[in-house]
Amino acid sequence: MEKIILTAAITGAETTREKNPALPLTPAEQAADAAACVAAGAAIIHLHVRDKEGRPSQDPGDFKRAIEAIRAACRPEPIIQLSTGGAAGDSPESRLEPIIRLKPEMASLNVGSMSFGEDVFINHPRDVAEMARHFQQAGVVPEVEVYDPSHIDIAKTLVKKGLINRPVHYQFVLGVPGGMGGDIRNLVFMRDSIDPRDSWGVAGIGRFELPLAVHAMMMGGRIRVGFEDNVYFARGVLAKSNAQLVKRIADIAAAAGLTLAAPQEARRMLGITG
Ligand code: KMH
Ligand code: ZN
Repeated sequence: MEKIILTAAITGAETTREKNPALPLTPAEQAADAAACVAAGAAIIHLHVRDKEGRPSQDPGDFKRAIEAIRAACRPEPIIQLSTGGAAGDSPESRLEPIIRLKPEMASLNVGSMSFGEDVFINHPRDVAEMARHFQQAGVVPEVEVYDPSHIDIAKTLVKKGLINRPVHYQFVLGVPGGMGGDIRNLVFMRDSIDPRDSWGVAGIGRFELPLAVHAMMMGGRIRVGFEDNVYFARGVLAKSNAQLVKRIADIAAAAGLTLAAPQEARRMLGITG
């Protein structure tokens, strides 16, 4: 079995300090949090950033400050996967800007529109194609975020059009109100719906995070945990930190005799050539 790639989604756009006071917001806080997550076994940091007031931002300057702080704090250096999803309602141009300006190793690529909690997350086919083109031009490896089976079909069409390279690295984000639910059957269905040449991971939202992570581990997928998706450690008990959520997965993997991929191994597995 291949090693398991663990992602920490440390901040997100929708999570607030009201939901969990330990949410990292500033570059220094994100760097300390990322370092603890890497020490606990995370190979990828899925990164959203905030402006000086703590509001979600897609500003390349805000990203740059966070990236520099994280790179300085983490040994080994994790893959920093920038979000191009941003916050629901962000303009397509602002979401694309960090790709053009910063050319990260990896970034999320959202391909389908949907209700997203009380918001609407719009990914117009024209903007998705434009975004995918920029990923290719800049050599950025996309992680394709899919919240619904129809998004897999959209991604397959983008592959056929030559806008996404094989292997596709899917992220099944399950349990978003408005997307596919977090039932284990849905994970199996999503895994069975992709081309076997492609790879996949799962991010379970809220109470779905842990059961989906444990099942994905046994099924050979990547795993994502963190405050972007879930702020609880147990029912009614807030997680103390992102690293606490990462460590629990690392401990379960170790108990099951599975090995986590170090960042450099994850780069090789994902085709990140630098
Ligand atoms: N904040 C969500 C609307 C991503 O990072 O690419 C979108 C999101 C996905 O978080
Ligand atoms: Zn995200």
